[in-house]
Amino acid sequence: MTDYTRKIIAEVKAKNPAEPEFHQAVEEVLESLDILLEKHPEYKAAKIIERIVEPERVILFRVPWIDDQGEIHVNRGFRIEMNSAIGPYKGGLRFHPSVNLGILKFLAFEQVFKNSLTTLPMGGGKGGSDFDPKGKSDNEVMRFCQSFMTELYRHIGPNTDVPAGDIGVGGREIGYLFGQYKRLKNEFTGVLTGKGLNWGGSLIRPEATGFGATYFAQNMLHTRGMDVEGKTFAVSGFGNVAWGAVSKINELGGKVVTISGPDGFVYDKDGIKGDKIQYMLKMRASANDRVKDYADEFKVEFHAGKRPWSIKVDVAMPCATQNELNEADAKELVKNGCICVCEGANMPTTIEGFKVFAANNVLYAPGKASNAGGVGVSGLEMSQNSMRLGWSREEVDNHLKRIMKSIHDTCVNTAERFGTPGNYVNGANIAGFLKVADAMMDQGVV
Ligand code: NDP
Ligand code: 2IT
Repeated sequence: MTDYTRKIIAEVKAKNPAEPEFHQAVEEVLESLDILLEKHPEYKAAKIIERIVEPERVILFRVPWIDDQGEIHVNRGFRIEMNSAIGPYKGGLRFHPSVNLGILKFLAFEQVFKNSLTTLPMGGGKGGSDFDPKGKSDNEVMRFCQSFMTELYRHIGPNTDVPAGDIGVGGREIGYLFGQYKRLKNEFTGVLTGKGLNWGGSLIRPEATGFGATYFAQNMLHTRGMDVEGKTFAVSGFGNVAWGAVSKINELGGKVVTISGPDGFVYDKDGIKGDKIQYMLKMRASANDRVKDYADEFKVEFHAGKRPWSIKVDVAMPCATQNELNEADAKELVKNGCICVCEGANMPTTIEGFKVFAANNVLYAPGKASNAGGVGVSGLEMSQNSMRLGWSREEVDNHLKRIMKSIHDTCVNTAERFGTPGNYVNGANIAGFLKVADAMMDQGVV
């Protein structure tokens, strides 16, 4: 790392204490940018890095709501409007008790580069709440969403900021949020993505992140003359992204042997396939936060309190949450012959974990490249809303495949151009940065 980037990281840490995930995300990106900044001092002169690490706007608000017993609760709501150089702020909402400012800032920061890579005109944002959906009734979730939107609505809009789902926010929550927005604004617009199919949603949006990540893994395997067919996969998580990945891996002839939850992981030697994939949806919808139910239902191994990275597989796809794959996990995967790690979640691998993969020539794709299919199809949903049209499943899927191939090739070509062939991290960070940085240069000091 150069003195210049080291100094910026020190400043980011000093200015934003208690935001370790944000520091980590910034550090990872800046480490890649050194080789670019050396060749292009104009970005330094324009203070692009100093500007890009500072959100354009942070909104923090109170979300009061009443539970089914009549008791009042108060949660915190956030929206981080990180960067709008190439389009309206775009990014998901996360409802999880672990949510705080630092986590959402890391996610918003990642989103800026990810959205830039999609080829679509979207800026970066992220939001959410420390609300815990676990064990809440539909009515409680609805009242919470209505209260959340009662503040958020004044800050967003189809040309300003377009939220979507993330952990704990799926079709049901997007429905309640949209209903309240429409009521407050008296306007039917594409202000959220991930909507229901009958009211402006896009086909394939629920599947898009997992499908896209699997297409990305397929493209990575192709660079070494291999394919998904016949390969064994470890997937973590059991939510929206994990479900999409498991479905697509099966469709392409691969075998998935693990899924995981906060309680541990399931090892299904015969493969998670057929009806078992639909069971994942049931488990998630139950809001029990338990993956052991799968092991009980299908009589397979359950490893309490463990992550799935000790299982011998060809490909690992972390699809649960940040920092769920550390240095020791990475060493274990390498020892067992893993050839490819493709992230469905955002920043699931620690920086030390990534270094293990790099040192062992393991194909490794950072989430901001490989999980961009979700926001990519969100962008397509925005296009369809603007045109007041709906595309067929096949049309959206073809766009998704094209977007993932384009991101993949951009990563490979950019890494090569900057002298680090095969380094998808450098490729994603540099290519994602360049488009945003050039737009910022064009638009002056704003
Ligand atoms: P879901 O809410 O559908 O599922 C999240 C999964 O991760 C659940 O299995 C959840 O279990 C688990 N999880 C969440 N937090 C933790 C934790 N602290 N420890 C262990 N497990 C945890 O979310 P998604 O599938 O949508 O999101 C999964 C990942 O993919 C996230 O990193 C998200 O940012 C990323 N992503 C999502 C996109 C989307 O379009 N939905 C797009 C791109 C990336 P539990 O909730 O029970 O703790
Ligand atoms: O992390 C992500 O890219 C998402 N949660 C999806 C964001 C979106 O706007 O569809």
